[in-house]
Amino acid sequence: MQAWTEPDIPVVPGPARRLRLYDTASGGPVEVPPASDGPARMYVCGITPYDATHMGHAATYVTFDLINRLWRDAGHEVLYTQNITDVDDPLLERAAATGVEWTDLAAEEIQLFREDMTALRVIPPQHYIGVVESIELVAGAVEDLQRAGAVYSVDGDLYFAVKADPAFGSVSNYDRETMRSLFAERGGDPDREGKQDPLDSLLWRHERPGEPAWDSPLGRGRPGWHVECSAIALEHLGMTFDVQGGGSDLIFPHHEMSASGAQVATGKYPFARAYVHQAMVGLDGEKMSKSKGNLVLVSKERQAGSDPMAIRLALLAHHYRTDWFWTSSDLLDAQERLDVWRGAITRGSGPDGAAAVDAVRAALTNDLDTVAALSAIDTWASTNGDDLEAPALVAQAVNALLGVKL
Ligand code: 5CA
Ligand code: ZN
Repeated sequence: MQAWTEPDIPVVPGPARRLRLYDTASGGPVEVPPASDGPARMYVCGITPYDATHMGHAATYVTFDLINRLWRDAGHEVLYTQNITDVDDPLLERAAATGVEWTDLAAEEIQLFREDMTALRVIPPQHYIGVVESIELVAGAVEDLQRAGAVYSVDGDLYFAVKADPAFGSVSNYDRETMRSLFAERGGDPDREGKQDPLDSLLWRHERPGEPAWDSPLGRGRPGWHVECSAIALEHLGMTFDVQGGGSDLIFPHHEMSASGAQVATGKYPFARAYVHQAMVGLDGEKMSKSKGNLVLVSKERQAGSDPMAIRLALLAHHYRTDWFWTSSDLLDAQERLDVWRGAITRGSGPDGAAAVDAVRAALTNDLDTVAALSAIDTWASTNGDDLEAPALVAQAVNALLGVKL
């Protein structure tokens, strides 16, 4: 699948810093990639394209874009893969409810997502991979799991036996009770009869009337959700890549199951070095979600004339690990900040530019502390100084590291 247009990313002078991120699995900071490793490798779970990009999605992709930018700043080659869940129950249900072809709905929403990401200056992944174009790959991953003895059938649907992975549970560290209730809430079927363990997850759904299906050695059907991400990540990044990312709503079951599936299929551990999760963005007291319909859409805000750089700054004003609720003042405050910064870089001089850039690098490499990074630029912008190079340097760093073009 074609991704989107790459923004220009200036090279910023001055010493870069190594990135530390909070890892959900170990519950503490990890340095990724570890020193002396090759390319930095990241997989971020992509959209299910049945509705437009909302501020929660945008927050997620902007957060992982910072990681991409910090790695590049540190001189790493970055291998970045993102999927598109372009066949799944919610997409098929929305298409049926609105009387459009599911493939048309997906194509339309993917195109809108590309435009939103371009406007927000998010660096595209090298590999932007739809599930529909990966059916053979996913079926192959299910066959690997069969060879590992981790698959059984319930009335023709194939299930992954979580007991096959001794490390199952080590991404979320949730107790079974929590796992069971989240599994039911997030697309799982703990109560289906015939399953060996309520937490076993669907790998391959045999063809149902009126649903899309593909021929495969597993029979006609379509893939289950979690194994898609295992298969796509393994194909394009390989095992033990640096960052597995997404929103915190994916910690369980999605990232737990994707990791287990890949670990059992390959016999190697772990799937990723760090599991990094963007906290939930909400609206009016609830998580923003396509299924609930409480959405602030990036495309609508853009159409209404909002500057995409103000939208990006509004997202960056919240630390990625804290849940927050979108309000209209987020955008107003961000626009005001953007105006101040734009004014400040047109000055003939400013306070020490290298020091401001280093403060931004220090903040961002410390688990993406965007709040501190923005505050460092606020301070620089509101102070006078005689560094003639500073305005251009700060503008360059704000563009390269924060992704905000002034
Ligand atoms: N296709 C799957 C992942 S394989 C999926 O979760 N799609 S999605 O369209 O529902 O979400 C896309 C990305 O945005 C995911 O990483 C998800 O965790 C994240 N996300 C969804 N809602 C929010 C929200 N309210 N706040 C922050 N991130 C969110
Ligand atoms: Zn995923």
